[in-house]
Amino acid sequence: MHPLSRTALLLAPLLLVACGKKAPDTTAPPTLPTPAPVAAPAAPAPSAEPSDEQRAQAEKQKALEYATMEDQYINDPRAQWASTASASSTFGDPAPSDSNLPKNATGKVDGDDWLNNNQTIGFDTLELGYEKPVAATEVRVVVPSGEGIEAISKVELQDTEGKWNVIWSGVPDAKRDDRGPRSWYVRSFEKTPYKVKAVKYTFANNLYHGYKKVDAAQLIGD
Ligand SMILES: [Ca+2]
Repeated sequence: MHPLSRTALLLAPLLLVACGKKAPDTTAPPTLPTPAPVAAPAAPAPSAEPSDEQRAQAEKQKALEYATMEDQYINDPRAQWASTASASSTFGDPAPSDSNLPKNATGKVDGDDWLNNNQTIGFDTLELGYEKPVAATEVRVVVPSGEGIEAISKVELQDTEGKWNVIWSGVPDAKRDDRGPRSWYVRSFEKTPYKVKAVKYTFANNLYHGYKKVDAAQLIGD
């Protein structure tokens, strides 16, 4: 007999015994991996649900879009910043500190704000004057953290004769912009047949329970 055949014969019973003994143990695990393909359909999930890295990239994309939008507003050649400001209330009335006065809403966006004095009661107005009266097409207000942007319920334009015209009023539709530290309230309309020298915003205080802030305001026109 060939030596290998003899070895095989000698080993055969051992293998049989081994298999016989281990069969219950070894056959069980091999059946378990079969669910692995079942887990495979879960693979498409990562593509549907973004990874942390993809999420971070998407956040950066939104922040970049905000920066681009804000840069266009700030450097808009048709826009001018308010030169005068007055308000129906100021935080700390009747002796408000400089850091909350309406004048903080004049000039370029700079981080200094006007703050109103009512969180929920009644209405407050902020009136902004502009050096050069223009036939207007849009107005913009910079609201720090978007606090109170959803409370702006009326926008009025004053012509050079002193007459006020309501350009918009109603249930506020503006929303806080979570892409950046400020929210830009933007209201566009057909070019006014008259020249605008001032803009008045009304805040319905009950629509945002907290103080309302404005950093700066633009009048856009020709
Ligand atoms: Ca300011």
